[in-house]
Amino acid sequence: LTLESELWKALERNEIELYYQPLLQVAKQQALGVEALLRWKSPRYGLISPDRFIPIAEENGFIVKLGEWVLQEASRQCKRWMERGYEGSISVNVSSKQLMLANFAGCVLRILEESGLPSDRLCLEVTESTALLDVDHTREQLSLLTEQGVTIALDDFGKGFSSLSVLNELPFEQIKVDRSFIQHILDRPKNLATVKAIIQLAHSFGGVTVAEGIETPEQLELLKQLHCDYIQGYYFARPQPASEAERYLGLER
Ligand code: G
Ligand code: G
Ligand code: MN
Ligand code: NA
Repeated sequence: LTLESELWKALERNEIELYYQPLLQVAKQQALGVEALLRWKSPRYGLISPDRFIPIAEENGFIVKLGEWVLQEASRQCKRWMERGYEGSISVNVSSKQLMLANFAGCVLRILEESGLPSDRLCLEVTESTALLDVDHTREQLSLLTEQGVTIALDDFGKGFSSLSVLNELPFEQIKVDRSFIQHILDRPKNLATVKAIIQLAHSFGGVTVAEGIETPEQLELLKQLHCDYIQGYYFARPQPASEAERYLGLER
């Protein structure tokens, strides 16, 4: 038995679930949104990180089915929260095989319609390397989605080549500054300068920034001074099951 063969069966065996981590406004520490993150609890292998199984799923094509399931599950969850008064959005990570599908946008819009979640409650997180695989296709598909009100975030920004053309040519409204810059923002002046520049750039494009991986109050204070819009990290909340993530969403119990 291999991890790969187990993965195919994991969905129907209900071994896969979504955890949720809030994105908070820097100023009010109110939830703007919540990111859905895959977790696989295999009876055979234990808890397996998406860092391990997503590359396998990308390789064998299972990611298409898995990605659809994530979108469905996350949309339904956000719709239920919305009915209880949640005013924020849900962020979902998109892998390259998914985005490269000829009818990616149609698939997302169909799932939104089925779940009853308004399009402006969904944010799709795309990394730069994924976005650049086929810029024309990416622009076409993402534009179809933004026209309907879906928000697009550029995930892990700064980690790859960080070309400025990706920001110029694609409809990103949100830039998520990679955790590696935040980690050393206090002790590496170049990291500080880079984050500062990314925030200014995003604002001059009319976008917003999210700092990922905030773990200390000192990092938070610095990001506040830099006018970063939103923060996400263990300092506030780890990714956790829906029932536990709820308390960050301002929902009555
Ligand atoms: O949650 P964690 O930090 O363990 O996630 C590890 C990696 O897996 C991150 O790069 C994250 O973006 C990715 N990931 C988590 N959930 C999903 C998902 O639903 N779809 C895709 N494509 N990637 C995900
Ligand atoms: O690539 P992406 O940004 O989607 O991945 C999100 C990953 O970051 C998830 O695996 C999540 O568990 C992880 N994460 C979220 N907050 C923190 C944090 O404060 N510190 C660290 N080390 N990881 C974090
Ligand atoms: Mn992400
Ligand atoms: Na990220």
